[in-house]
Amino acid sequence: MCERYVSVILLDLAKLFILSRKSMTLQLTVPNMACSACASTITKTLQAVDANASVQADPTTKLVSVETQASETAIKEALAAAGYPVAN
Ligand SMILES: [Cu+2]
Repeated sequence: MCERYVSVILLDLAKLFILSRKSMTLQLTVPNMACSACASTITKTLQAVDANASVQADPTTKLVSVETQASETAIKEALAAAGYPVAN
């Protein structure tokens, strides 16, 4: 078995691992979300982290619900960097 063949197998395994990762739904409170433009920015920010993320952002309740395969840490860091830190 040549090295190239082994690396192809490893790549396939990595892809399988990523595809089999379960997505989870995070419920976050984002106090800085004031209007629908904020909600739109938040949605775009999260979809830049995970293009397949499903995001619901409500400026009235300040709640962001995001279904994603990205980690909670990655999501929170992206929001903070965009000016929308998550409240604890
Ligand atoms: Cu706004």
